[in-house]
Amino acid sequence: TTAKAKAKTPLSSVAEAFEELAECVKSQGKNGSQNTTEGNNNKQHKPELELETFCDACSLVSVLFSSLGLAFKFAECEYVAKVGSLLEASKKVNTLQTIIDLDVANGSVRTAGSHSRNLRRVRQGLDLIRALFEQFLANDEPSLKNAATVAYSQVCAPFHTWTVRTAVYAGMYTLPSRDQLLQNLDETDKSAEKKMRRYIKASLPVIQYIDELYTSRNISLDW
Ligand code: 1PZ
Repeated sequence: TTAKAKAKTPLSSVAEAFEELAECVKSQGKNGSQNTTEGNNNKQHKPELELETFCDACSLVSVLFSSLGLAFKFAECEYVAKVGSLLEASKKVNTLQTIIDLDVANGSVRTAGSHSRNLRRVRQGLDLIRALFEQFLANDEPSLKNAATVAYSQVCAPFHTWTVRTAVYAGMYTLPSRDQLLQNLDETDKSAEKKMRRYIKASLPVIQYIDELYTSRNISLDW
C-alpha cells in the first residue's frame, strides 16, 4: 500500500521512540513489577528507565535541528554534547536514577557538566520541543518564529542567562517559515499534526518521570 511505501520521516521516528519510553515509565509502575528486593525497601518503587534507551530516543530529536537552520547550530551542539555525555555514561551506569544517586553522593547534582545537570538540561530540551509542537498546532499558528518564541519563553528562558536569551531571541528571526519547516521534515500539515500530537502525549509522562527523580530526592527544580 502507499502507507507502507512511505518512508519513515524524522518526526515518525521521534514519536515512536518516545512512545516506547512512555510505555517504560508507565507500565512497570502499575503491574507490580516494581523492584521489591530486600534492602531496597526504603527506596521509592519507581520503574527504571534504561539510560541508553533514553539517550537513543533523545539523539533522534537532533535531526529536527537541521530543519531549523544555521542559527540554531549552537543549540544543536549544546544538546548533542549533553546527550553524548549521558550516552558515554551509559556504558557504566544503567539507569537514570543511578545517574542522580551518584551525583547526590558526590554533591555534584548541579555542578556544571555533571550528568545530573546534563540530564536536567536535556529534559528541558525535550520539554521545549513539546511546547513548540503545542504552539505549532494551536490555532494553526502560521509563524514558526512566534510558536518558537512562546515555547522558548515558557520552558527554557527562565533558566538561561541574559546573554543566551538575547542570542536565542535574535536567532528566532532566522527560523524558516512554517511551510518550509514542514517541507524540511518531509511532512504535510496533516501528517505532522498527528506525529506532533503523539510526541506531546508521549513526552509528558517521560518528562514528569525525570522531574520526579529529582523531587523524590528533595532536589528542587528551580535551576
Ligand atoms: C524546538 C526548537 C525551537 C526553536 C528554537 C529554540 C532554540 C533554543 C535554543 C537553546 C539554546 C541553548 C543555549 C545554551 C544554553 C546553556 O546555557 C544551557 C546551560 O548549560 P549548562 O550551564 O548546564 O552547561 N544549556 C541548555 O539549556 C541545554 C540546551 C538544550 C536545549 C536545546 C534545544 C532542544 C532541542 C531542539 C530541537 C529541535
